[in-house]
Amino acid sequence: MTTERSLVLVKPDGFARGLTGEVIRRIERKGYRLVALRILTPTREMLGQHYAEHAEKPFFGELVDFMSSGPVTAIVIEGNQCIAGFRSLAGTTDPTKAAPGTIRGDLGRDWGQGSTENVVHGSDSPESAAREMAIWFPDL
Ligand code: D4T
Repeated sequence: MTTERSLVLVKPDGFARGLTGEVIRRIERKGYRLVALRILTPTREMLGQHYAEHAEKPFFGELVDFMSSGPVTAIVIEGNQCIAGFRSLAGTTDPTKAAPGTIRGDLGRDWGQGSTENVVHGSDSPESAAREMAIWFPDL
């Protein structure tokens, strides 16, 4: 048994398009439990921490501009192997290539910035999940 928690974000594109409910529906239908949820517009400082591993990447500035452009829904989910399970629900990073049936494949597309607007984020490891939950839910 590997009960885990993962940090999920419905990014500003998903939030603005009213897709939070659809993302939550898929998470719950899969069988994961919601532990915490908040709506906020992240600061550039929070995003610098969240995306620290990408700080040197050419897309970093565009990514922080986009992620700080409006509200996001931050969610902590729980369930056995939910980290890998949510990434499977989300689909691959590039929404153009993400498989139909996945969140990014069904709900995402290239809106002019490639992979930047890809609807959701999900933690990629237990270490990332712990680090990210401390950023988005410091009181949890
Ligand atoms: P997240 O972390 O948001 O779940 O996305 P992934 O795990 O699927 O993808 P990632 O870490 O490689 O990228 C993080 C974040 O950067 C955006 N991005 C990515 C971008 O704006 N341009 C790019 O070329 C790439 C590769 C999208 C997700």
